[in-house]
Amino acid sequence: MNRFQGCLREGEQEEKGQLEVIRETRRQLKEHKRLYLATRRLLLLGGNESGRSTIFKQAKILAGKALDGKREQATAVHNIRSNLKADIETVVATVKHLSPDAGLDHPEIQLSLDYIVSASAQRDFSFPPEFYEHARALWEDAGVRDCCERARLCGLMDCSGYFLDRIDVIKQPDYEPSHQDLLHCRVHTPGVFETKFQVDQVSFHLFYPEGLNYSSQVWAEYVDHLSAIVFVVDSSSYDLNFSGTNKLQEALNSFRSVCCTCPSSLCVLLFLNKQDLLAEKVLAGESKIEDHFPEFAHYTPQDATPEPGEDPRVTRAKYFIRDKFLSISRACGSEGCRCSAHFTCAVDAENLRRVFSQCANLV
Ligand SMILES: Nc1nc2c(ncn2[C@@H]2O[C@H](COP(=O)(O)OP(=O)(O)OP(=O)(O)O)[C@@H](O)[C@H]2O)c(=O)[nH]1
Ligand SMILES: [Mg+2]
Repeated sequence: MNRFQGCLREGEQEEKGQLEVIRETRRQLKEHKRLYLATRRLLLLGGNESGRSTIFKQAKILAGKALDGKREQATAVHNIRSNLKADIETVVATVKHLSPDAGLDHPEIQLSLDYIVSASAQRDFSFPPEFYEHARALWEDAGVRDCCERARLCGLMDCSGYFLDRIDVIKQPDYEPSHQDLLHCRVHTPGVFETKFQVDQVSFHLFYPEGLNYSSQVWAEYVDHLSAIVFVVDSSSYDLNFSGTNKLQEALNSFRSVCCTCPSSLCVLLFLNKQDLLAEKVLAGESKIEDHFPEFAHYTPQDATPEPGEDPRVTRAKYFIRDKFLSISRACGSEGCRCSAHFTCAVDAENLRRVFSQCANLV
């Protein structure tokens, strides 16, 4: 082979190599496109305290990324202890408000109340052992517990007591948060967060603009790339007020604006969240839905499918709330988007996995 032929052969091989690269790139692009089109892209919207962060954390757990590394773990431990401190401060404020004389007959309770009040004023609190002792003494006191329970059932105290029940675990120097601890931890870090996860071999990509609620400007930015909007509602908030407006009514108003302005190509997945708290409130009977939504007095569900063993009062309450939202989406007519409603409990991993599995076929 002469030099000229050698150069020709080299050129051919180079061309062949380039063709190979182009073929491989095409194959990869095709695969990316297939995965992109098969992925359900969801935007998480909802009102304050509706449960969006909890749903996002469940998605991270489903992705196998509950905590990414030691630094995230240390931050989570600090946040959980700060949540515990905020919770016991709420307890103290509630006791002082509802039973101002609570500690007078119990000097040791008074001591613990005073300790927590002084701790609440401290910045960069170091969580000394006595903090946990005082917090536990208060939380175990029957009078304090009774006062908190009354306040909670009347909607005056929004603190579940989850961390207070786990003081002895959380105080350990080598404490490692469980999935449930992470789910119950409340933190506010503004920004858009995203996570990818799979349920029943269907891929989801979830976006959560933390710190923003229903504002239409938010989702308008994403709309071309979305498969659905997940609209989260605190179903137990029928008796709560936020800035002078009933919280559930505010959610209904925002739902109307989302449903009537989002394109019909989009699906709205309505997550009627906090079903456990709704059931608890309805069964306690202290706070009645008809006192806030008078039409409830004449409501009978038409197509209810109760959960096994569910109390009929709970079925009626949850379907009443569902129907209020669905009548809004129907009123938007063909201009609006499709809507599908789901009863959720964001702190229950199995419930959410099941709901995402149902959603996979809808979007
Ligand atoms: N029992 C119960 N608690 C829930 C449920 N969903 C959320 N929570 C609790 O409700 C509180 C608020 O939940 P988040 O997930 O922080 O709500 P959010 O919508 O992100 O709220 P903000 O971002 O603070 O406006 C937390 O203490 C959660 O643990 C639920 O279904 N059941
Ligand atoms: Mg949040």
